[in-house]
Amino acid sequence: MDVKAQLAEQKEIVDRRIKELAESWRRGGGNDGDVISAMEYSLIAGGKRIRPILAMASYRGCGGGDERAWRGAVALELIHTYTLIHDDLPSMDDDDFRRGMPTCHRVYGVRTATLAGSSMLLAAFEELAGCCRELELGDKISARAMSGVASAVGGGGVVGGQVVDLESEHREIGRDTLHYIHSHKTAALLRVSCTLGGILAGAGAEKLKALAAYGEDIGLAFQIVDDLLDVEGDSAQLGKTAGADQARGKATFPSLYGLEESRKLAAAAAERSCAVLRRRDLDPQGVLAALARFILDRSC
Ligand code: GRG
Repeated sequence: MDVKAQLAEQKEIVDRRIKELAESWRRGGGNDGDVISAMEYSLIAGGKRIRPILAMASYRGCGGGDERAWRGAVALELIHTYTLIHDDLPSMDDDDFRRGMPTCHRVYGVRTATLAGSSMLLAAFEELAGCCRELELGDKISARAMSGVASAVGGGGVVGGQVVDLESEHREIGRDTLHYIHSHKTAALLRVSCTLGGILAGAGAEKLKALAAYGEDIGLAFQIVDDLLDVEGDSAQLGKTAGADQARGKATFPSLYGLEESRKLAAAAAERSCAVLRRRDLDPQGVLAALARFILDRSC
């Protein structure tokens, strides 16, 4: 099977597992109002499922072979979707469309969307803990997996990037601040997706370092392409409003580097990411390299 078909097959696995998870939440009962429906709405609205696929490719690259690791990988999609729901709220970016559909709060209201996001974050850690238990990883590795993910999404990671991003709206910022925002807001979750795969497979420090470097560089490429698509892309294909960065007065790679230089920076980051994998022989099937290419060439 070629790599593209493998990626499509893996996206289907994530979609299927998410549906099963939503069914299990429903079976849990309780008076949740519309919270589970809102969680399910945002989770099955679509999405490329890059983070769990990255985690599994990294897991396999480090010698992991147990399909139950998908449970931990899917936890990353829950965290990612949680950040999207909260990012779209009126108090943050106030967006109307996400993944080609009205945003969660437009359908379910701000209160339910806020609770759906919070509930999804907790569900993610429940899934990750369940995965560590099923894989019988032991306390030390399980704690490393859980705290690695928690610190990547907390104040020293995604939340920190979001804070600086919001503070920087309609202000002139330099390239250092732009890199800080994206290394934390976007790259941190992509980076920990890769290292989590390594941790679940029991990888040592050198391999984890290489996976982190790969994740950082594809995170940079990912964000530059995101900024380019905001300028050059089409709302229908993107599934969200194009041109939103400029409307919101956000500094972006095209606004600080220009279009041509931004494209070169993205290509160089993707190339660097693959070089680090080759040096450590972490991608025998070429899946991580294909993901770097996919991130660079994507149109949505
Ligand atoms: C506590 C973790 C946490 C978050 C709260 C709201 C917030 C703070 C942070 C926002 C983080 C954010 C939305 C970053 C943007 C990352 C990004 C480029 C998302 C788009 O990812 P894709 O293209 O989306 O992978 P799909 O829809 O394909 O999954």
